[in-house]
Amino acid sequence: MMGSSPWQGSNSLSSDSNKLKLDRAQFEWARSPNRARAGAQLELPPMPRSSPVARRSPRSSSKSAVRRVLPKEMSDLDRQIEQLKKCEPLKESEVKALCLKAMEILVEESNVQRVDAPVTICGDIHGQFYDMKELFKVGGDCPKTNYLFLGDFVDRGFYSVETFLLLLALKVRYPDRITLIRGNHESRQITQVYGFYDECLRKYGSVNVWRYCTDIFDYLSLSALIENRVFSVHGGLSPAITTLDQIRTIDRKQEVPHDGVMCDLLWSDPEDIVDGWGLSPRGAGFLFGGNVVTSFNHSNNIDYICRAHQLVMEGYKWMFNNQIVTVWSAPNYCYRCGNVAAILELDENLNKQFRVFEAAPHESRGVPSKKPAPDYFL
Ligand SMILES: [Mn+2]
Repeated sequence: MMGSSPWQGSNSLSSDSNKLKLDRAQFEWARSPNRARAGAQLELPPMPRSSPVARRSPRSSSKSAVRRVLPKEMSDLDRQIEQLKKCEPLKESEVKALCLKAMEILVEESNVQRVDAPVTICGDIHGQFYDMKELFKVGGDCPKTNYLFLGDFVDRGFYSVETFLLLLALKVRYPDRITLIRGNHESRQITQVYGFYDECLRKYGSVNVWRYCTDIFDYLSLSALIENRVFSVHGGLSPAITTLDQIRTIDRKQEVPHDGVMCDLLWSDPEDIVDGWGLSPRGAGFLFGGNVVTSFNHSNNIDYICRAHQLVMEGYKWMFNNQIVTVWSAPNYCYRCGNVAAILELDENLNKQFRVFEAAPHESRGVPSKKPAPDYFL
């Protein structure tokens, strides 16, 4: 763990402090209550005025034809996506521009983001870039396939930077075709312990890219609701809520708190032996039993909950009489667990099809061979 908090204060970095102040200023605007006005000063496109809560997914609403990406930016983005698909990271200035663009899109999304079927749901990726390429081989490319990723894009694997930036670039390029929600690793504090911070520092020589990315993490939605029938979240439920409307009222634009509803959604786990609520061995979130899930699904008129967050050797696992399913999308997790991975395809009628896949062949997996594994692999 770092001795100090590198995200606090804008003066802890670097050779180029004036440039950095400008960078910080451009990011701070989106945090300010006057961000529409601040955005106008930066000559960003105007914010759509629809309420994030009430807003229907733009894919099904022609009214939402807010122009977000200019043709020139589109071709830049297409080039960046091709580059990222080769696992080549973007320049720092490109990351900054991409993050600013992503912020405009994500700030409009609800804490319970509406998603239309068909959609393919993916669990934890954890920086295993070459295995995510296997995922896209099995599931199809975005935007031909619509995707919902349940968070934990970063940490543990060797390519958190390229993994997250590729997903973010796809989000900016095809905002209605890919939904990214926040996992417990999309956090300043956690990424300093489990690899993403070190990776950014190693690949860019400064922590600017880590700052840009972790600022974007604060904007990621907390959950998704597919056709009003399938509730999707990274971790699970919270004893402090019974309805989806309670999730909609959270001000999510902050670091993941250590407790409370937002923390629980990202940290909790279903547990067979628990009836009701139990303490989580993770030290954050709760364990919740089958009766909790039954009650939540009934109250909110949903068919089942789809979540990630826990390694399952078979790639997916139903619990509590098919009321909740875990989807895990990092095969051979941490390059040593020997598990298979899965994604869940829902067709337009919400029929379910799990696709199970294995890790990329070792020779194409790009595991750096020279360096000893950092101790968070041990
Ligand atoms: Mn997790």
